[in-house]
Amino acid sequence: MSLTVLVTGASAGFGSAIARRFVRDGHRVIAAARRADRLKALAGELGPAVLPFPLDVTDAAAVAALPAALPQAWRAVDVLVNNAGLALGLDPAYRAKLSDWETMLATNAAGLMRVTHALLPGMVERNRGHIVNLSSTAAIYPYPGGHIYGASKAFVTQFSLNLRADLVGTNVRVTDLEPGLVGGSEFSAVRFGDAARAAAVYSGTTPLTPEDIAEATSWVVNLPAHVNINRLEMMPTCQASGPLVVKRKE
Ligand code: 8X3
Repeated sequence: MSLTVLVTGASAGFGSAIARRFVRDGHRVIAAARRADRLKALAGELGPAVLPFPLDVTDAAAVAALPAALPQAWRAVDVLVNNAGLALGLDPAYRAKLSDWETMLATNAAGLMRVTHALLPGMVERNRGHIVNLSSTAAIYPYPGGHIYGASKAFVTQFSLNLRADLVGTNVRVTDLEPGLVGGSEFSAVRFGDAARAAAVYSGTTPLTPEDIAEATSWVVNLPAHVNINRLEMMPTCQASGPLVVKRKE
């Protein structure tokens, strides 16, 4: 059955890989992001199965206007992939910029919250839907410099689990995807604003790819309707959690 899928942050990285994957699987994708030119290029590449939809998830009024702002034939969104998000900086909390913290919270937490608030009632009314939230291993495992990025992803994970509590017994599913090290996206370039520093993050590793994230998204969505994957933590084989740190005196 062909699904209508809305992907936020669809102009690059995980979002465009997820859009490509769903179109390849025979579904229709509302590709939402700020960069209209990139969405147009994606639609040019993938054809009429993609509806480019310029949207800034931090724009409360624009998000509240969803789904009425969508063309009638695209309004019954079956799958929402809350992918838009970013990390800014890796300095310790006591040197971080407050404006970076505010931007991360506005996008990763409040933006995701608003898009969910706009689309969830329709899913419940139709008794059909799936919300896939892009969280992170940073939601669970703290690391130096993670501060508000990790906290915003912890919000995503706990919000996802709490949504399940409200949706139990309905046919609306919620999945929290928690990837670790993923290359091939703008994530580190945005975090550091420095291409060389961004490249160094992946040096000597074989990280996950945006296509791996798209594969996991497609898998959770295409499972039988009675199966809900609550949380899915993913790391490349070159990454693991731990050990806990013990700081010893010199
Ligand atoms: C991205 C993974 O480890 O950079 O969410 O926080 S990490």
